[in-house]
Amino acid sequence: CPSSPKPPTSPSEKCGVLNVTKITEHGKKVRKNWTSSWTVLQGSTLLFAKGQGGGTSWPYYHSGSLPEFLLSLLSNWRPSAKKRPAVSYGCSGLDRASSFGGGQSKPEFTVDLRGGSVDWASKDKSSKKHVIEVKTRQGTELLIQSENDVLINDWYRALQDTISTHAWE
Ligand code: I3S
Repeated sequence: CPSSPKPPTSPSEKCGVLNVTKITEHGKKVRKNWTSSWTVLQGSTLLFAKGQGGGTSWPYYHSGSLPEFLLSLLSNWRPSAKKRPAVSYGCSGLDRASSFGGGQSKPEFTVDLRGGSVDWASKDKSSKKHVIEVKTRQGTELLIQSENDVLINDWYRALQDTISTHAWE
């Protein structure tokens, strides 16, 4: 019987809101500073944009008023974005346009996952639940967390897939 198409072994793109803090930078311990960040996984790069005015109930990554935000969504809308099917991990063109592509948020920082590692953080790293620890070859250690266990498990798998796919680059 004909073989059905296989899902990609690694996500090409994934995005969403996660809580993040660095704990080490260039191999040196830094003070924790948990922030809610718009997070994008693109290829082997993980990008974070800090939410402006953090903790607001509507999309935090836009700095203007709600009507301005709605207008910006409309102006970012492209027919091609509508036609493009969502990629397997659910980061649509519209999501991207209203985050980095729309010019409203610049990535606060990015990490290169090639040669890095990902694991569930031990209790001594954080008192929070559902915490992922990411270590990069450049000596950055990050904690990534969400209260949503389905969402965080999804990220864990995506990060693991990405790291194993790019392990030898
Ligand atoms: O590992 P730590 O230092 O106990 O982490 C906590 C502190 O960073 C704390 O900030 P202050 O030291 O400025 O009070 C944060 O508010 C906590 O969230 C940190 O712990 P968790 O366990 O939430 O990662």
